[in-house]
Amino acid sequence: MNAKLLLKGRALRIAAFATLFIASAAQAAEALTIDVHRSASCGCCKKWIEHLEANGFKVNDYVESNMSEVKQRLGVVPRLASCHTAVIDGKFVEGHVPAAQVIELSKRSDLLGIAVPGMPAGSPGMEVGGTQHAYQVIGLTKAGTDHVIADYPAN
Ligand SMILES: [Cu+2]
Repeated sequence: MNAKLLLKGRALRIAAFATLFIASAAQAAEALTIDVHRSASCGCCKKWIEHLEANGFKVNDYVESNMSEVKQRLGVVPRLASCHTAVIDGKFVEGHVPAAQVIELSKRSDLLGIAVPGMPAGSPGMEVGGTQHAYQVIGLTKAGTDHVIADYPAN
C-alpha cells in the first residue's frame, strides 16, 4: 500500500511538471504573435511572413486596400516607409526587418517601432539571387528621432 501511494505521488508530480512546461511554452508562443498588414498583390510581403513563421512567429495576415492609411494610423513616418506594416505589442515593424530584430523590439519600451525603409535586396523576403545590399534597421524613438538599431553589410 505504501508503494502504491508513493507511485501515485510521483505521477502527480510529473503531471504538475508537465502542466508547468505546457503553460510556459504557450506563453512563449503568445509573445511571438504579430499582425501583418499588406496589400493583396504584395509578393515580397508574403515572403517576409514566411520568414517570420520559419522563426517561430504566429502571423495574423491582414490584406488591406489602403496601406498609406494603415501606416499613418500606426505611426510609420514617410521617411521610414516600405511595403508591409506589422504590429507587435503595440509597436510597428515596417518593411523587411529580420526576425531577430523583431524579437529585440519586443523587449524595448523606448521605441514606437522599427523599420527597414525601402526594400533592400537581400533583406528577409527580398532575396535576389545571392545579392545583399547594405541596409540598416532604424528605430523610431518616442521623441520622434531615428536611431540605428542594427547594421547589415553588403556582400
Ligand atoms: Cu517588400
